[in-house]
Amino acid sequence: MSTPMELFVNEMRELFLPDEVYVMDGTQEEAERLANLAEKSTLDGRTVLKKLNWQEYPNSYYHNSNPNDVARTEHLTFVCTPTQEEAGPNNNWLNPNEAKDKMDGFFKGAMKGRTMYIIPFVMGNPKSKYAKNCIQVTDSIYVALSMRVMSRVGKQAIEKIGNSSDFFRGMHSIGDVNPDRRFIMHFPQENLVMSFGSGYGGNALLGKKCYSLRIGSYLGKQEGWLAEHMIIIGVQAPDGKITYFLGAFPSACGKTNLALLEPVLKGYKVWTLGDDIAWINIGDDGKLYAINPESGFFGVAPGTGMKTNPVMMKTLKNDKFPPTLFTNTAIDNSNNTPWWEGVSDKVPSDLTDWQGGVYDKNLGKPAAHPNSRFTVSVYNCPTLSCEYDNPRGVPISGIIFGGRRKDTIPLVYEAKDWNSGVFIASSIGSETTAAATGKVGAVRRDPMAMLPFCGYNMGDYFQHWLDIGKKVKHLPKIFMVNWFRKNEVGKFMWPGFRENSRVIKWMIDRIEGKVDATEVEIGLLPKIDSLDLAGLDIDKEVVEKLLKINKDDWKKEIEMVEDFYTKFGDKIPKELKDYLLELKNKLTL
Ligand code: SAT
Ligand code: MN
Repeated sequence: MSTPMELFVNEMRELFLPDEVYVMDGTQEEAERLANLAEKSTLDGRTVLKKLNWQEYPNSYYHNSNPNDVARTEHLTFVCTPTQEEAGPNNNWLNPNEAKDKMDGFFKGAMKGRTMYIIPFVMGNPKSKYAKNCIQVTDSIYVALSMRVMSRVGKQAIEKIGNSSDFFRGMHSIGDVNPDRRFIMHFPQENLVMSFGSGYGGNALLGKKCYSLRIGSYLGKQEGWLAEHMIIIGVQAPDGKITYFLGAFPSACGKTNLALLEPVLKGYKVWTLGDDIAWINIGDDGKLYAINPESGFFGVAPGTGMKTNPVMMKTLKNDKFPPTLFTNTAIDNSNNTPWWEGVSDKVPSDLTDWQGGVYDKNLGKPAAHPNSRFTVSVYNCPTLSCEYDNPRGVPISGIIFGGRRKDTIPLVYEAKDWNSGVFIASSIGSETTAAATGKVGAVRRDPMAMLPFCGYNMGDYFQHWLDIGKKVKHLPKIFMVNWFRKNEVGKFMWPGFRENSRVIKWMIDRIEGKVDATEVEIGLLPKIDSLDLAGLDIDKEVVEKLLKINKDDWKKEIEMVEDFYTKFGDKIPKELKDYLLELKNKLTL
């Protein structure tokens, strides 16, 4: 009798009709072998991997993609549930049968002349009861190698699955990289994702956003946990005590920099556990515990440099766990290193741009694609927490939400309780930057920074957050931050980056009950004297402004949130509607 796993692999073989089938074992020897093979392979007329300078960046390779395949494609991403209501207005929806028919058409025989890589992997430490077992098939070596960095690939996944049918199934073929034949379809009820036509991270590394967030959030709702788009950090105080935080931010808010922060405050240290995804469970002791299901960083290269994120630069130069991949950056031909805007002040004179052309800086275009990426193992990170592999996860004392706002939102405030924290998170707004398409500076709502990643109706998701709050005995405190407030002449008022550790210190003091706060309509604000501003060149009036609530701004804010809520109709939980009304009344008094 075949096991469900064997049946799945056979089904895949019959559907995709590959010339060869290869089962990955996750060893380093295998990674080297596949990288060598990728150096000799072409896709789309491009060599899949090129070796970079290993003196500068050990074990690193370069990959560039079709210019039409450089980012997630939300308009081609679907949640396929029996009813549209289950997927909610936050997702594109297709009937599961219709979606499967469509994908079958693309998948049939798509791997003829290619090798099918079977990737058995575990999201989370295989020893953790919170870990999940998965199998992805793909015909892209780049995807296979990336998966080795981003997840725990190897035999342990096969052993853990054994005879069980309880594992995630990921079906991926890069096809002919044609945007007209590109879809990412999620089937939460079947623990299944089908993806065709893209090799890009979030579209193709199915353990990442597809499984760990979209399918994960659905599983979390069923099983009583949370799959969140959050960093995990441990902040060590001078007395040695470590306080664990989660943090969720829409894109372009400095999330990765916070995950690898070097605090400016003496005696403080940030230990990194995750830069993108957290799975949060209720522990036996009634606390929330978080694990990072991933084992790598898939980070944006532009803007990463020794000034903005020295820890990441060091991570990229470590070689404990190979390989490190650079995708769609430029190449400095003088020494065969990857180059991107922000890695050095000076633009090298002999650059190949991300599409393989000679770079001419006079054309005013960037040499690296704005969404060019590095893929690197967490084990290369010098600030990796020693608790990273703890199967139990780390106990969470604080959850930080944030957004990029030139006005309205103060530098930091604390939610009065869990439910008001859920309200704050459900109404996060952030201004769009040049990194996203559309109007620059428009405020977009992105609840919990999960809008593109929640695999079911977001109204039900808010309810799930409220329900979790009822079950947890020791609830973490919830904070909202805004590092981006501007003054009358459009200048940032807060220095940001390493100075943000001052705000985190205040949070720790609040968690430990060491400082009082001022209660205002929206929550609890720091008393100016309880912020540690020693050594920072900032006027007291500026700090006062940073912590000011302008009622007129807030009335407008509430209207915008009300408007956003109407999208979800009856699905918005009563607690949140009541809270919104209460806040509105307080602000109009
Ligand atoms: O590949 S990811 O989806 O994680 C990165 C992105 O947001 O595009
Ligand atoms: Mn992300």
